Amino acid sequence: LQLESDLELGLENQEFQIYYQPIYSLQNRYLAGFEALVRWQHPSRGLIPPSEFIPLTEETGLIIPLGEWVLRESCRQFSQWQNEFPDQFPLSLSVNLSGLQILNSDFSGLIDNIIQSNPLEGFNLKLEITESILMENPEIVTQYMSQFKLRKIQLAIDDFGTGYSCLSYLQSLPLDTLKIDRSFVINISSNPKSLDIIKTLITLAHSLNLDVVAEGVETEEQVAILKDLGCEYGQGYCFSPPIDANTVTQLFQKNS
Ligand code: G
Ligand code: G
Ligand code: NA
Repeated sequence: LQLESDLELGLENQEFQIYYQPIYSLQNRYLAGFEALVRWQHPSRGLIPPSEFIPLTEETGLIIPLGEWVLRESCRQFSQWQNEFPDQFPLSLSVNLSGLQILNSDFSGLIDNIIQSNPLEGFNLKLEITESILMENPEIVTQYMSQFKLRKIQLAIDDFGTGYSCLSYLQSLPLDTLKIDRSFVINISSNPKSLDIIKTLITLAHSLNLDVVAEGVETEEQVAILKDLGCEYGQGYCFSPPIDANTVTQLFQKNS
């Protein structure tokens, strides 16, 4: 397949770019952090979203070098912003991990190495792992996180509610944050059942001492409902789409 060989070349030619989507406090409207989201600037096809190439990188194993680059580059960028705009911090940096990254590589060595070159001062690194990967590998994730906690790295369970979660694992995993999938947010202002489900998810998270991030928040009405339900954070077009690094810099300049 053409796209497959293009991916390898793309990595060599530095065609990947990281976008950052702001995450806001719903209770007080302050900027709490960003989620790093990779994009591929393909030389002839234009900007390709991750849904179209992440699965391919997982099949080919390219997710390991690509994922390493995303972690390194986003941490480097955050260190730089922390130096240039210290008054905008503390902020959290959330990075998505694929299962292969934690299973088939020296992930703990990689994290150590990244932290050595970019001390995480003024920002929390938060690793986002999907519900299904967490539930399939609870021992491995727990082992890593017990090392990472000492370095103040946090763990979020991503796309919560879309897969199969074993609630007893949820209790024993070293989690900090639960991210509610946008499919649960989309209808909360029009459908009482959706509202009931999101209430239940937030209550569940809080009973486990987890912060909640609602994904795909698109309207002020949704913000008001989520705020009312005690949801801590929101991410979505209502606040901002994912933006490139230059646009984040401009945002910091404007707010300084
Ligand atoms: O930005 P977009 O909504 O198209 O992202 C779609 C999905 O791609 C996200 O939900 C996320 O799970 C995944 N994704 C984005 N960036 C990364 C990344 O750096 N690593 C991994 N493993 N997945 C990513
Ligand atoms: O799986 P993950 O939650 O990491 O995916 C984030 C993706 O969701 C981003 O690629 C982004 O493009 C998309 N996204 C972000 N905010 C919204 C939103 O408010 N509505 C919708 N439909 N998509 C969003
Ligand atoms: Na995510």
